[in-house]
Amino acid sequence: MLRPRPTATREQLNLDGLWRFSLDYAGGPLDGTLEAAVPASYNDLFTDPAIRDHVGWVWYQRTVRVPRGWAGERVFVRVDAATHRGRVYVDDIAVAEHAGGYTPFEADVTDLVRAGEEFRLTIGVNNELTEVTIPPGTVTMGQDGRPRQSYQHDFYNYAGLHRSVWLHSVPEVHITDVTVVTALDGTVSYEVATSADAEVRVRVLDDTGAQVAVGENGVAKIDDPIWWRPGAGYLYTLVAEIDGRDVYEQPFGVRTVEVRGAEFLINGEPFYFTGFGKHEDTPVRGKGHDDAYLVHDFQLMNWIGANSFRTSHYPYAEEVLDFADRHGIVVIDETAAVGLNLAIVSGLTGAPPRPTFSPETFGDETRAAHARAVTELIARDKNHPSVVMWSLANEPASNEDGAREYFQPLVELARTLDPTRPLTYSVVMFATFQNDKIADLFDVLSINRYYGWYVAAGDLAAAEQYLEGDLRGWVATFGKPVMMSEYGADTMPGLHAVWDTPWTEEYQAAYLAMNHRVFDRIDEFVGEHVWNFADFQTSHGIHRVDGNRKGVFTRDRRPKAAAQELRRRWRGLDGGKPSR
Ligand code: GCB
Repeated sequence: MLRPRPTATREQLNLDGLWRFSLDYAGGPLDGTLEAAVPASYNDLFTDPAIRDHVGWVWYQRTVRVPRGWAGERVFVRVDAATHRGRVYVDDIAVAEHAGGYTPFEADVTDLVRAGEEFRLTIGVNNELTEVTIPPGTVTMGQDGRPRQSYQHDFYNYAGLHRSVWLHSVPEVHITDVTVVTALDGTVSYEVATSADAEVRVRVLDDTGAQVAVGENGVAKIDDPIWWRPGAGYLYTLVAEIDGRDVYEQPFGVRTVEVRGAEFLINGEPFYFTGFGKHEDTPVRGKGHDDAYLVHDFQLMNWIGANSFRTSHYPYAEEVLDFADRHGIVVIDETAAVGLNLAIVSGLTGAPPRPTFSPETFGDETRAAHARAVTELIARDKNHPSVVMWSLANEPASNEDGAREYFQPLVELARTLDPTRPLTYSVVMFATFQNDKIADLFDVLSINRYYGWYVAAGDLAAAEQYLEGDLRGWVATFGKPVMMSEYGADTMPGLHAVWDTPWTEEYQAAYLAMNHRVFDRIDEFVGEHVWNFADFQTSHGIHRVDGNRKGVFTRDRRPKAAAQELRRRWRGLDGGKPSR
């Protein structure tokens, strides 16, 4: 889905700010005096627990005046993210409904609004996670008659309008989609879709705006192209034009991605990932996008020497990917399929886990939702040069029966939608190189392991042995590139010890150093993503103290001691830069 961009033929009105807010909507103006910020999660804005713990629909409303000059244009409302389900009303007419909390949707409202006049825009947002949503969860009715939400991931189920809302205009006949694929010699293959039969002209501009190529029959050729590289995000612009009627400008980079043997190649050169799994998570805003945190997080990643990150565990705001494109940061782009694993929840209850993949648990309907999530992710992010790999799921029960039947069609779908990017998934602890049923379907094996934390806590010598045996098993069994997509230890800033004591700053640093010793002994290793960039909020529970504390930075982005250690390694300050 095209990101709205202002061009000579397209305009947009940003609708962010304060909206009226209510738990109820019966048509017409919302009752009450509450106002909510957009973009933001609503959960932490208010003091009332009935709002924070609410399960179901909430409602946002504001009036919008359509710009005077838009007469004759088609007018769309675009919602960048309504987590997890959104419903849009113009006055009291329903115009769009969308499932999936981290991908955009829009409604053509041309026939319902008039240039220069106001209308009432109401957006319902539903936070329920069920067996057929991505991510999945369970809603049960409490004895007090209130619904309760549970789910298989630790991060808090923030909800609301997490990203911008727009009103935008396009001409009657317009460009509806652009796909760009590049080769290192400067060959740019493109496809442009239009709303009606129309001739499309294509030119390519460099970053000064000078024209460097003209398209013909789906191909444009840039002479001596400047490649998009990790650390140097050079961008060209593909300008697609319907003879004077519509213009769309699509940024892109000239770069290739390839898996060859046990190597991950960007522009034909081996690439070693350093960086983090992240979250969209900040105090008060929850999962609301924030440009200040965006800039600061990228500054910190640069400071520490991270060349990449994974959008764990859902697609991030498009602003984030645009920024990564411009600054040469490499991204592993993940769907919101986190928690397809019922073994994870049996925990303290003693109940034997139910099978994850079955008609009663995660079956055809879940997979259909997952397929939509894959489709929407690739449609949204296919033109970002920063995105080098799709991650189809985090920690699915890939060791259980039914996993292969569940994942094979999704892998085929992703390969059809995008034959150019490798595929991965993050492998849960219980899935071993001996019992995993899907690893051979994927290109890169991303391993999540917590030896020294959930296993062998406080015993880094044992942890080192377990880890090395485990990773070598994956390397030897599959002959594919292997990277560590999660390793980390919860750490309370300010807690210190001279021994290997979990939760101390010293322990986090020693834990990471232990992992790095192992990685450096394995030639086939292609990268390390620490869990997590920053501390983040989690759901209520006894396993977390005000959130997950595996951050190398605190939730307000102050470095823990391990940050300095990582910086020395990743910036090569000890001479030990992990690139091969
Ligand atoms: C994992 C999950 C991640 C959790 C992490 C943890 O394996 O993928 O979402 O936050 O472990 O800290 O337990």
